[in-house]
Amino acid sequence: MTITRISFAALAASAIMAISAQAETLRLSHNVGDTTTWQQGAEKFGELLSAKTDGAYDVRVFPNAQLSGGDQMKQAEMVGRGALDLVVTSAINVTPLVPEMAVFSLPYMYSDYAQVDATTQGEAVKPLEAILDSKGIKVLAWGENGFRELTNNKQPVKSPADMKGLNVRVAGPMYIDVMNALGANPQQMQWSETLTALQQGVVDGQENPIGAVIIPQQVYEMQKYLTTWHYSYDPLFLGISKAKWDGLDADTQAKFQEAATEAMAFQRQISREGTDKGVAFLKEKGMEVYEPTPEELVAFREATKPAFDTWAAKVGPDLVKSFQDAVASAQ
Ligand code: X2X
Repeated sequence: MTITRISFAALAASAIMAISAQAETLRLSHNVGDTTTWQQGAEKFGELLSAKTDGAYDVRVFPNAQLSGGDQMKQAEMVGRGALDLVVTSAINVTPLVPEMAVFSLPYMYSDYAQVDATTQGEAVKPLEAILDSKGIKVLAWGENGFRELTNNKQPVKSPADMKGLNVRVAGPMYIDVMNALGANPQQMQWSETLTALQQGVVDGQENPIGAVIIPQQVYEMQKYLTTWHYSYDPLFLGISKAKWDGLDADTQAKFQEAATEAMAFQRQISREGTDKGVAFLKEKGMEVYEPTPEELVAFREATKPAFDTWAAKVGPDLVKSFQDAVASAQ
């Protein structure tokens, strides 16, 4: 009788342990390959969250927009309606849902990281976070895709004139207008289809950040020329569905928040490190790199001004002004 009672108690204890050891697995979607800093940032979030919650939560990372049928622009909307728990994506991918998100990547909004951080790590992003919240997405932290640089297979690009007739793959609607302003032929395409399109010569070029995407996705294997024109900056954010967030108690929310803040700080750091070392690496790999002079950058800035104006109107003058003020304060 005693023995039975003891073994029942042991059984009950182990059952309780089994229940508490069973983690809730959250699904995180992102839209680039699993060799990128996006993936590393997402994995870091999962590790930190699991550690901070004593294993109550873990994160399964799905790259290449697999969970949205390869559609990188659809992820935000899916998180918004609770079909995905978490997303790491860049601002430009959210512009179909929230046009105001184009403010970051307006051509030549920023010229350095201090200016970037003055917005993404400060108050300027709060109105955007409020809009995303109203669409069902709680932004936990901002990361970095980075300054988007041009690669192509036709010729060195040193001036707007060199862009004439170049077939360039772009990610989103604003970049169509920017490329048109430069006289190029833009083609909007999913990132998941772009590497094949470059390989097969369907397009001549593309533009993406060096540390976060160009190097880890080995774009240098299929592109000869790189121009570091820094024409547009693209941040990442780590977002959680509001439905999920609102179901967490305050203590757990704080743990999610800490894990996200730390993971995106790490992701920004490794993206910047990869970019700093990147030009030398790309030259070693055989790319011909052109680094425009300040005067040449002014020429690109002037040529892209019509697209800036069109998209500044879509974003709204108050938001653009608040970003410009934050940028000015960083100087
Ligand atoms: O598609 C792109 O170019 C990428 C990976 O940078 C974005 O998600 C915007």
